[in-house]
Amino acid sequence: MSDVGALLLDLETHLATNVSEESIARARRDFSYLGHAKIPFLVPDSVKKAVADEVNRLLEVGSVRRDVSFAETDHSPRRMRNVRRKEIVEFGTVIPGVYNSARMLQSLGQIAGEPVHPCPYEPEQFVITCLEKDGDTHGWHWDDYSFAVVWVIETPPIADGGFVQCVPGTVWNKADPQINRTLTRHPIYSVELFSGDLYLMRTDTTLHRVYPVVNGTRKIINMGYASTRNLTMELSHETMDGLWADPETLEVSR
Ligand SMILES: O=C(O)CCC(=O)C(=O)O
Ligand SMILES: [Fe+2]
Repeated sequence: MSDVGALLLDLETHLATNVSEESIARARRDFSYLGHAKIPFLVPDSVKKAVADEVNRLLEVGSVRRDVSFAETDHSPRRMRNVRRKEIVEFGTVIPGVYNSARMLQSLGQIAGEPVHPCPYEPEQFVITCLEKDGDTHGWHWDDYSFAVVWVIETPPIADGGFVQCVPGTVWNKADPQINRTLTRHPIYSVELFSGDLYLMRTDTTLHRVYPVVNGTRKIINMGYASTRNLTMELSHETMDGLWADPETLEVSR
């Protein structure tokens, strides 16, 4: 069996035998009223390490620096370095395998309370993000698809930022996003994260951002997933297409 095959077997065995119904139920409860849930218990250390090694390697071979903002999210800042799906699939093996694991999708579906599907729009399936310069941030936004699983590879101590803030139960009007209005009308939850953490978020109805980092590096891989509703609806992809555009077509601050 290939190394990747052995790792995927580790993942499936772990999900089948080492994940208690109680931890799934707790995550499901959190997810339903907070719009997010920490789920580090879903993945064995062997797979976390392999994904982290692959993320670190891919950041060395094919990343693009961004400093952009979009009218669709009131020009919230996006300052970061990314490796896109295209390069991840070309040079990586573990991440695409984990993303498509049927057993993983099933567990995510139990926590979400509805089926979770691979994203039909390939560029939004997974992306690596590195925040490394002072002030780097993935500013306030919603995602196009319903779910995201974020794997935290490395993060600075909380005093140096890099934590996630989110506002569940909110909707994205791309023509008039009203981010400040949304922030003042709803409670904001702030989530401290550690290396090795994973969280699931309801990203189409949870406004979210990463607090700017200073003095440190924050590396994650975001895996985006679709709800059943997403599969039949018309979805546009302006902010994500802009974010992951080829550098020569990159528009800085529309
Ligand atoms: O880095 C994070 O924790 C969130 C990333 C995110 O929101 C995104 O990639 O759309
Ligand atoms: Fe997001």
